[in-house]
Order: sequence, then C-alpha cells, then structure tokens
Amino acid sequence: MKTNVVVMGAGESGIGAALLAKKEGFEVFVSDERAIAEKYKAELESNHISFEENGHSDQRLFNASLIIKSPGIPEKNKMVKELRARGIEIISEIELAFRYKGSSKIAAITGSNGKTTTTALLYHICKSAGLSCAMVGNIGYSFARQVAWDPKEWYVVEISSFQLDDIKSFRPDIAVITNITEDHLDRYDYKFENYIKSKFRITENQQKEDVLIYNEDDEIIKEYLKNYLNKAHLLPISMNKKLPEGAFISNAELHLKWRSEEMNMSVEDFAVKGKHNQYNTMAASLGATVMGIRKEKIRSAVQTFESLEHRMATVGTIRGVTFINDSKATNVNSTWYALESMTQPVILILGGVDKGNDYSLIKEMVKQKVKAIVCLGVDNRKIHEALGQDVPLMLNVQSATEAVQAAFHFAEKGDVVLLSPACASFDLFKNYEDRGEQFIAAVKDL
Ligand code: UMA
Ligand code: ADP
Repeated sequence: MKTNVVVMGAGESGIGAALLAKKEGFEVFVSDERAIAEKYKAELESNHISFEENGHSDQRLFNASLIIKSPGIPEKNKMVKELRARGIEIISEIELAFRYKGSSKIAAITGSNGKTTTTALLYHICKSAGLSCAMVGNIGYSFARQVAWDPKEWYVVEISSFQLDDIKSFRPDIAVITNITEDHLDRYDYKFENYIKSKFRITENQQKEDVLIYNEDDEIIKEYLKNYLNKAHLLPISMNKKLPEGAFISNAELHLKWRSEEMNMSVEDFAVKGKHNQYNTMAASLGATVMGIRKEKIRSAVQTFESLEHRMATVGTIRGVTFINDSKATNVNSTWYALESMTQPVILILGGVDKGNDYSLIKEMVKQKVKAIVCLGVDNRKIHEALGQDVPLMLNVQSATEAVQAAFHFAEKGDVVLLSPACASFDLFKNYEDRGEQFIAAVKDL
C-alpha cells in the first residue's frame, strides 16, 4: 500500500480524486462535512472506497499523509487551518490528475470571465479536428475522474482560482488567462492582489517550451506580467494593436500568427457574437494553432460552434421585443460586455447576491443604452444608489416571472430585455442555471 490519502469533500471533484487515487493504489478515505449525495455514495461503495459524512473526524484527517481538498472548501475552514498547522500536505484534485496523466498534454484555461466559453470552443475545435481529447475541470466534469477512467492525449481543462490554490507541480503545455477582474474576493482576504496571484499560478511551473496565451488589452494582466518571472513563451491576443506573433483583430478581421502558421478570418464568420466572444475566439483559435491543428479545421469549427446556455442566448422575440438570457453574468465585468454588444435600447434585469460589486463600471453603458432597470434581488439598495440617477425607470421584483412581466411592460417594439444580473443568484434561485431557466419559462408564458 502507498500513502494514506484523505479526500476532503465528496462532490464532483472529491469523487474524481478518490477514484484516481484508488486506481493508483493509494489507501483512500473520503470525508464530507455534510451529507453525501446518493449518486456519489453509490460510486464510492461500488469502488470499495470508505467514507464518512456529516462531519470530518479529527483522527482520520490528522493521520493522513496527503489531503486532497475540494476547491469549494475555503482556507478559513477550521479543519483546513488545523491541517496546515500540523504540516500535513494538501493538494488540489487538478494537481493529482496532473501527477498521473502520463505523457498526455494539457491546455488549461483560467480568467475571471470567458473560461467556459473558451474551453468549450477549444474543445469543439479539437474534437472537430479528430484529436483524442476531453473537456474537464471547473466546467463540471472532474479532471481526475477522466484520467482514471478514460485517458486521452489532450485535456482541455477549465481551471478556477480555487483549483490553482493548491497546485505544486501542475504544468499545462498551453495556458490561457482570458482576463482578470475582481471576483471571489471573499476567498482572498478581500485583496485583489491575492486573487491575481492565484490566477497567475497557472503558469508558475511552465517552461520555455510551454505557451502562455494572455490578453494584451487587460491592464491588470499586463501590469502583473511586467514583474513576473515568466518562463513560458508568451503569446498575446489584442483588439487594440497589431502583433507580430499571437492573435489580433483589426477592421473586423482576425489575424493569427504562430511560427510559420498564419490565419485570417472575418469576425462576421464567428459563430458566437459580441466583443467578449471575439476575445474568446482569438484565445481558442490560437490555442488550437499551438496544438498543431490546421487552420482550415479551426476556421470551420469556429463557424459551427454553438453558443452555450445562459450566456447571451436569445430566448425569443415577442411582439418585436427580444429576450436575451445572460444569467451566467455573475459579475459586473460580464454585464459590461453584454451591454457593450447591445445595439438596441435595453431593459436590464440586474441584481442578486452582491460579491462586493462596483456598479460605477457600467454607469456610462447604462446611461447610453438602458431605458429601465428591473432589480431582481432580495436586497437592491446598492443598485439604486449606484445607478438610480442614470435611468428613468427602476423597479424591484422578487421572482423571474415578475421581472419578465415588468420588463415586457416597459419595453417597446425594437427593444431588448436583457437578463445580465452582475450578481450571484443564491438569494432567490438555486444557481445561475435555475435563474436562467425560470427566465426562459417566464418569457414562454407571456
Ligand atoms: N465540503 C466539506 N467540507 C467543507 C466544505 C464543503 O466536506 O468544509 C463538501 C460539501 O459538503 C460538498 C463538497 O465539499 O459535498 C463540495 O465540494 P466543492 O464545493 O468543491 O464542489 P464540487 O461539487 O466538488 O465541484 C467542484 C467545483 N466547485 C467549486 O469550485 C465551488 C465545480 O465548479 C467543478 O465543476 C467541479 O469541482 C469539478 O471540477 C463549479 C463552481 O461553482 C462550477 N466553480 C466556481 C466558479 O466557477 O465560480 C469556482
Ligand atoms: P466563466 O466560465 O469564466 O464564468 P463564461 O464563458 O461562462 O465564463 O461566461 C460568463 C459570463 O461572462 C457570461 O455572461 C458571458 O457573456 C461573459 N463573458 C464571456 N466571455 C467573456 C470575456 N472574454 N470577457 C468578459 N465577459 C465575458
């Protein structure tokens, strides 16, 4: 028997970690603070992995020689503090998956916004090109589970800052940082600097043969890179300047250059629309080029990619009013991009759980484009204070149905009703998917 491993948390991440650790011959025990979901219990039982639920027992955890911690468990957790104090090694699930992935390669995508879209698009390109590949990580399917059950030559991994917090040797062949704006500050002692550092850990083990694709127009990233001792080959993307290497958009045309490869493509041909998706498409296309995928394949995959649910998805048009579901916009920056892409007058549905939002960032956009704001949240005071002067109409509602009805009432033919809340959803909904689905149902009921 090898090291005795305890997995903390029995969600998608923890179960994947337990399965891989077991496969690699570790003695594995899973511990969860709350009740474990039936489907996960069944998986543990059928794989002969012992577990406890409704509490972490000191004795089990303190005797572990290695802890694999689920990303949702914060550093301020009492047990985590105690384990740190005792010097017990703690790693994340993506670190474990990296250690056992063999010679397979990794394209890893992080950033505050656009991770899922960029990951899904890069995966779509890889799949269309016939690569042996899987899409894993924060997107919802555990990286470790994939490595244990169905190894592939390439892993396209969406990575959150929480997963990066406990890496040691994790080294992606291709890393992408889409952008960095304030988010999740409650996990980083309310210090933006700590969150930025966490995101940059995606490149900390990269070597000169690896590539870091980053957003050259993002001031935070550029500033941080100035003093960062980076070993990876840097590949920028930009909409503001022409670049000798990397990807840029100028006059609505994408230009991509990497070694002897060159590709041009009109942004009109991108399947996903909006400026933010132009950044995502640049990052994914550049990643695919570095992977060695031919430009013809990339071009056709970029044209056929279907946009993801709850992200700027058109629900329908009723009496000339178009309804757009952007429920996944859970921070101010993503709502900024949603508004930026609007060409018609907007009735904006905003609000929910505020993660320390600075609404002044969307003030100008709101002044220019928004006719009315429907506040969909338990506590809407901050929105009223920040934007109350900038729109003629503002109203509080407590459900998706009320929000849709009120917005439709304010709207005229040619307007857009945009659900892009800039907030988390947990005050009135189970999650952002639930919020989006209730919005869609309410539109269908009109
Ligand atoms: N738990 C404990 N002890 C604690 C706290 C929690 O045992 O002190 C237990 C809970 O009872 C629960 C389990 O830990 O059973 C949950 O673990 P988790 O919160 O890490 O969630 P998982 O289901 O394992 O899902 C995680 C990611 N979740 C988070 O980072 C919060 C998923 O990202 C990811 O898809 C999955 O691993 C597979 O990689 C979700 C997410 O919300 C989508 N990510 C955040 C985001 O995108 O903003 C970062
Ligand atoms: P993530 O996985 O990082 O949360 P998603 O691709 O799911 O990113 O998009 C989340 C939200 O951010 C959506 O509202 C989407 O419209 C918006 N968004 C997507 N890409 C970007 C980007 N590159 N910059 C800013 N906002 C973006």
